[in-house]
Amino acid sequence: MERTLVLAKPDAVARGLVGEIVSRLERKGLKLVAMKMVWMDKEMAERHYQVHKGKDFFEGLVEYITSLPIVAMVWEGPSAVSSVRAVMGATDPAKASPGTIRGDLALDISNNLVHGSDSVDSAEKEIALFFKPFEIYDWKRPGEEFIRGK
Ligand code: IDP
Ligand code: MG
Repeated sequence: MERTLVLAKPDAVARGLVGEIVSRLERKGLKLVAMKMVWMDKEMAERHYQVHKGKDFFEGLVEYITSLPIVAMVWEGPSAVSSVRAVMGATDPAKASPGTIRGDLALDISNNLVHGSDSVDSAEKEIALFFKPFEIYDWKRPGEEFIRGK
């Protein structure tokens, strides 16, 4: 079953929207298999966002993501990567559809509340940056066959 990394970013923590983000992903039917609060340092932030190194927003992005603790999570489900991206909405909240986290709850691209891996390959790498294998739980959600099929 596919897994993806989700971060409730500093603005989500500061605004008290962690529960809202978790709730939307739970209601979608995804299963939470790991979660912890992490205060990322510069080195970890640069690793997590290495694909953006050299872009004009990179420094600001590293400053933002290290400004407060974040909540890191691993969510599991069929097509977890694309399902989470759909619930998150477009990167720029001004363009994100209503009904998505960013579309409903944010205005600014530099404060867009949430991170979700963009592919299965990057999910694997990103999960490994935040979690040791024993911190990720295999568990059966009662009734999950009604959510994800047999
Ligand atoms: P994503 O978070 O939707 O995957 P990415 O393109 O991977 O979007 O960018 C990573 C993060 O960098 C965004 O979530 C946002 O916080 C920040 N970011 C992306 N583009 C811009 C920009 O043009 N200005 C400022 N920040 C940006
Ligand atoms: Mg991205």
